[in-house]
Amino acid sequence: MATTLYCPYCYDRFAERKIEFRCAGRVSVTGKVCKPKVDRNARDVMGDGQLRFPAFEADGRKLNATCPHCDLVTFIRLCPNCHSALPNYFGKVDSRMIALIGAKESGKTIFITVLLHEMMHRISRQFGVAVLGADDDTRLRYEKDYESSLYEQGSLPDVTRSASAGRLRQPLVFSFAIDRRRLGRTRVDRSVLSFFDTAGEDLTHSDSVELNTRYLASADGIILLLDPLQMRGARPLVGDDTELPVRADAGDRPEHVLGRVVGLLERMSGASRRGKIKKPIAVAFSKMDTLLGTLPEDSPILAEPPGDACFDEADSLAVHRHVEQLLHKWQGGGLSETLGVHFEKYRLFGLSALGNNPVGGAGDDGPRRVSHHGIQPIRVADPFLWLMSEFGAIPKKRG
Ligand SMILES: Nc1nc2c(ncn2[C@@H]2O[C@H](COP(=O)(O)OP(=O)(O)OP(=O)(O)O)[C@@H](O)[C@H]2O)c(=O)[nH]1
Ligand SMILES: [Mg+2]
Ligand SMILES: [Zn+2]
Ligand SMILES: [Zn+2]
Repeated sequence: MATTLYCPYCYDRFAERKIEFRCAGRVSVTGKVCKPKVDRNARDVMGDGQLRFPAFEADGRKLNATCPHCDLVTFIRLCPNCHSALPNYFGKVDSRMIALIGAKESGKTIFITVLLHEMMHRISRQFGVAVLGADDDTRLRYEKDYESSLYEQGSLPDVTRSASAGRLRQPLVFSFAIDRRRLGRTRVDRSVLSFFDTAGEDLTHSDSVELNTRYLASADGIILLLDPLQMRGARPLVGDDTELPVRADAGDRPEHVLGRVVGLLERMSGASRRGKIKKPIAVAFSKMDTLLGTLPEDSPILAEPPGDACFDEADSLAVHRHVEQLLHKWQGGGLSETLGVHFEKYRLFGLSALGNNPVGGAGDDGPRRVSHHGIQPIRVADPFLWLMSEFGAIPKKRG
């Protein structure tokens, strides 16, 4: 059976046998040696002009191939479109793409930074999984551009630049390995996870729609981040210490953002129009720390999430129903109906990546920063864990 794969770097679709190889560039016994040069695919698709050893075609179903120029065996496998080196065992292991989307300033960059930090530390201990950047570039970029600026310098990210404004931004690609014995199976199960930090404006600008469509088409699951502070009924509820974001243009308000995502997904799946959308969607309300004071004492959002090595369905459903009620209060009742009509599987979440309001800004010196209480996330991993449990990648405890 021919397997169709999606590149975790450029989201292009290809058959496994089309995977290409890159010469490892050593000197062979025959004395032949390949020279590095600019790789046209890497340059044109990813804007990567570095010198690389030559790429060549061979049977992509194999894990290695012999370079036709220097006769040396190489294990470096490439996406046929962008020529990014594919993670180990790509095509042989499950690869799960999770698309993260949301309007401008809904908190996507902070969410992804804190989620990955939690995954590499707390979640990996809780679930007995190993989470690692799949390539050097991801590891360096995550540490430098995301983790250390938020966690060490306490600075909030700048607006994420639109993908159409320059070269295609590289997604963050991670490998997630779980000891399958925990799932009653015998081997280690690896997944490749690809997160793409979209710019909010990519959802509204038509230039970026093509990229977004490819991104959504390749996704096995979607996390849609919505900002409760853009909901009419929620804005008057926040305390004085919260600097309300400017009310978004109509097109960037949660109900419209969901509508646009539904539109993209329906157009993509063209043929199966009459059915509901099959991709699971986690709809998460960010910045919940700003609304904690308005929640009842027994709110499941405030409860410590269970610490077992499995996804707790009862706990998650309690949060889901609670958010559904909150939506009525926030005057966003229609959201949950829209989800029910269009999606086979959806779940609501309430979370906070920072856990505390940022401080400073307006009047104070310098830009707004992470609060001196530090980063204390609330249920930030729930949507990701739900999707992973839906994929069968982590065990689920039924309620
Ligand atoms: N109180 C609170 N504010 C948050 C939280 N997460 C994000 N914010 C606020 O929202 C702003 C935007 O967050 P980003 O993560 O940059 O949002 P984004 O969705 O990546 O924005 P674009 O890149 O412009 O699309 C931050 O500067 C914070 O002021 C949170 O967990 N709690
Ligand atoms: Mg951003
Ligand atoms: Zn690619
Ligand atoms: Zn060679």
